[in-house]
Amino acid sequence: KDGYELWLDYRPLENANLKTEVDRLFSGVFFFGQSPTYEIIRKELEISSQQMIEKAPVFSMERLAKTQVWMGTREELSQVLGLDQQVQIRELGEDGYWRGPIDFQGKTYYAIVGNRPVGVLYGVFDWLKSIQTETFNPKTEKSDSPKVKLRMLNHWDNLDRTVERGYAGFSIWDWHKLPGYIDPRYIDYARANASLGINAVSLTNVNANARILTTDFMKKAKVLADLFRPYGIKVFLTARFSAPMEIGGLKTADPLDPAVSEFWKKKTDEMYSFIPDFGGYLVKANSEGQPGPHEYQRNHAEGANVLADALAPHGGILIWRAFVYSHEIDEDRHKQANLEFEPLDGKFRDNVIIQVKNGAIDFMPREPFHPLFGAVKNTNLGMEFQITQEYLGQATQLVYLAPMWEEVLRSQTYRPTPNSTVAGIIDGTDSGQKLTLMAGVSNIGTDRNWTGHLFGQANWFAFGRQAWDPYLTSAEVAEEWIKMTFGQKPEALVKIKEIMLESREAAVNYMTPLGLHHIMGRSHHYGPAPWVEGGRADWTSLYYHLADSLGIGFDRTGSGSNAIAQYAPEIAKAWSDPNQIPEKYLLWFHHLPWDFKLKSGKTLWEGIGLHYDLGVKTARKMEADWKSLEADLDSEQFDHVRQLLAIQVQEAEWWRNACLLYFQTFANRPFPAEIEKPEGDLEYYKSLDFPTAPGIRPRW
Ligand code: BDP
Repeated sequence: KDGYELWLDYRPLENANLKTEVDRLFSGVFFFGQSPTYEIIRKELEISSQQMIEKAPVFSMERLAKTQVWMGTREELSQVLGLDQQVQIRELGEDGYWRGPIDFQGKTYYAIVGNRPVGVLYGVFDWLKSIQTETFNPKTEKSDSPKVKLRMLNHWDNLDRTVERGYAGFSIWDWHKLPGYIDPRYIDYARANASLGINAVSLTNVNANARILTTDFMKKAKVLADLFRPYGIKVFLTARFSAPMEIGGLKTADPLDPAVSEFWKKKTDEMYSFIPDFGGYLVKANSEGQPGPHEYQRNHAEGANVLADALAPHGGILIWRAFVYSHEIDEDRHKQANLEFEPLDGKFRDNVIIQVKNGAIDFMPREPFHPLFGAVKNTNLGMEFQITQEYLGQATQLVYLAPMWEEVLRSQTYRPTPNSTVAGIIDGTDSGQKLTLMAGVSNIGTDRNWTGHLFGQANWFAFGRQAWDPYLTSAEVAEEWIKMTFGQKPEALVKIKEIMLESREAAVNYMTPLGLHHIMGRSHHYGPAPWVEGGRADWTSLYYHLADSLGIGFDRTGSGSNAIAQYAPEIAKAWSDPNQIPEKYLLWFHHLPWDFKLKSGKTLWEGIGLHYDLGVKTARKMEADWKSLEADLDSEQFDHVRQLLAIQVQEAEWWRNACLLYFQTFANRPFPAEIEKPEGDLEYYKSLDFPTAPGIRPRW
């Protein structure tokens, strides 16, 4: 098994009762209507039936004779559904589904019903999952609908097929061969996304190339949009703010210039002539060298609205990123998004969503939630998570990210209501916003197994599941993925789940414990480099850890940058006290003496050491636990992960040794006795260089 099939690798059913039941149901499948989406369902049933019961399914042409399973929309099934049931299904909205038994003229059928064909598709995938994970019961009903409207992947893919922060080969979009050549991967990709309910993709890097908006590229994008449509997936593209100049021949990109708004209007009309259901644009502006409205003394709302107005007549959406920080470093980077966006609250058009990273710095192994969540009341906010593991071990490490996302989503914001959480803001329950979005920066590439590391697939999977329902626990999602990927082996399930659930905390421990952050290698972000200094200050490690002979940490309280005041008063007050703040955020907000006493009674210096060491020990345990599963697993999968875990252990040791030796030069204290002696000295770790590390961008 090489991983290409992802979690859709249906296995032969071993449970005899289940097999009989599935056999019976697949012997008569009837569709109440016609739709290209139903063709996709047919194909999925063919694949799954062959693999699970080694038989082709039988598709019936007549509704009653010999049928067992009924599929269709609520409207198509209105003759056979009770009125109450129709009302119940209508409430599930455009992507929801209902599945369960229907009694009709003395016989019981199993029905899968949505309000649109894509709802039926989601219901079918959920049904097949219940079979694969052996939880299917034909007598019970289930209904579900997504809590977030746009469940979106952001590809950071360049037109030349390199991928910014991609660790799984090249971009799967072969722009050169499009529109003529359709790579079968496009279909497999759409199928995998649809199986999770992902319904939007932005195809191109946020560090955008204006050429994507030329007619030639629109024709290429159209092919993908046409392919994805029956899977319920809409295409978005990244718009470069300076496109009016680069491809429009204008002298300015000033959003208030009438020629500029005319450019965007015409461009957008043209786009919709190719892709009538085009999703909209995703924009990174005035951040890390990307052009934006500031060049013309305009603010982000003025910049966003000109594009939003061009999209609005077509029902398009403008996603504007909040990941901004200026080139003149006069403020703690943590504060800059709030400083820019809070004053603009209420000034964005209704079809604008501000896409906010989960934390205020940049996808660190652990960040407190972004203070924009809760700070604005009249602006649509969407979540941006990073699935690709830029700062979390890239593709050599097994780090299951769902616990991190769960931690962020469940964070209490205290605003707009005392019980509000980040999840409640982005799904609209607390914020009241109708347009809701969760985006994940994709980890997909041309590698045979899509994500480089087999367990990278779990992160793609978990992102899709949590975007559908931000209240799912990382444990339940892990369990689904494990069963779908490795089959039904109770012991393996328990161990793999444990490995996954401890992996993120392990990474935090051996990389950036106790609130440390941004101490990784310059530019490629691979491995430890707490010594990075020089050049732009907020791209160095020193800027963030501020270690000196007295202590360590970034003071973001009232005595420092006061970024803490951007949170609700309840948080600001509690977290300003180093004895009250959760220790996981300690050095994020406080600069503390090396002898500061932790809750464990240890000093800060000892605590840092013990956390690093615990991270290494957990990585070793993960490796040992995996090795114990050899007999239960496919040998190719087993070996792939075994080798990578060995690398992960080495990298964990490297992180621990490099960071502790470096911080020791300031702390001037011995290592706690429990900790192993590092193999090399600090000079050795500093001398390591990674000229071929992936993800180095030519731009910087
Ligand atoms: C950082 C990445 C950089 C991205 C940037 C972004 O290092 O490559 O361009 O985020 O989100 O995490 O725009």
